[in-house]
Amino acid sequence: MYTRINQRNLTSLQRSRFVRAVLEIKRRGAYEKYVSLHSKYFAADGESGLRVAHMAPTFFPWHRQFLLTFERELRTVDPGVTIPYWDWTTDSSASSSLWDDDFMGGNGRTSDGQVMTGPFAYRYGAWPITYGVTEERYLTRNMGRPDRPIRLPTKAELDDALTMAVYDTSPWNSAPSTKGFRNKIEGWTVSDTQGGYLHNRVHQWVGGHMIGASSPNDPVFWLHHAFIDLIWVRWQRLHPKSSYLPSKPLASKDPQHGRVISTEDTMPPFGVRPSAVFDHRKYYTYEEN
Ligand code: CU1
Ligand code: CU1
Repeated sequence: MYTRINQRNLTSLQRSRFVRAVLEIKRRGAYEKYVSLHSKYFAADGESGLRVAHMAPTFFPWHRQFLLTFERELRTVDPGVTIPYWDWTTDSSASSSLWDDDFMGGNGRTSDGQVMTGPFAYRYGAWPITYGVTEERYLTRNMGRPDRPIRLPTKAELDDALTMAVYDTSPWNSAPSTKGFRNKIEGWTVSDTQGGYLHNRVHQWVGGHMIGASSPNDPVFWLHHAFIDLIWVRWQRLHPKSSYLPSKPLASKDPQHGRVISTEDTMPPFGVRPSAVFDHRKYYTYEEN
């Protein structure tokens, strides 16, 4: 049992221990498997077969298990490290301490998006990108998407999404019309011209490698998803009578049959059921502030 804390409350020692553990996993050649695994399970609605990580009800439990797996590896490097969370409703600008030189590093430069500062800047040698959808070997960011400006989601937007009592609904995908909490938070209910809703917009706001299937190439991915995980915790607390859906496998006549995972099916590649991770408190707690 351990605690995840808001990144803004980390001491400078905690910041450097987190960074060092991430860099050590990279140095061992063990980081790329997280990028490739995320890519592999980032299926779009139009593709056939099972949707697991995105555009599917398992968005929350799959990422919870994904973070747990990464966090366990971090803790083999340094047992005192946990994944901090980034509350982007409060740390909502490129000048927040999240992006300082001793932590995530700063924005990409204008010419090519290359991150030039901090431990993950390519020029310092510790963070070459070897698995990705583009050829660039250097980490890129494009904060705020200046060509079509967007802002990080506000607390009001988050609170609005948290009022939704239904976890997810048919067709269990990224259809903009659905009323479920999962789709609202994941962000497909608002068009891309606005950057999408909550989760998607944060990826778009950081830009560069954070966009798309190989987004774990940017270590801020973990901090973003720790907050998404905390949002699920808050939703569970607000809606104790609601639960994960679909609770049973979909009927064979349902067009989504075989494409989404119900409560007691197993999530690849972990072989873990969504129900096994509904309660995070057997693994960790959140210090909320
Ligand atoms: Cu993801
Ligand atoms: Cu994400």
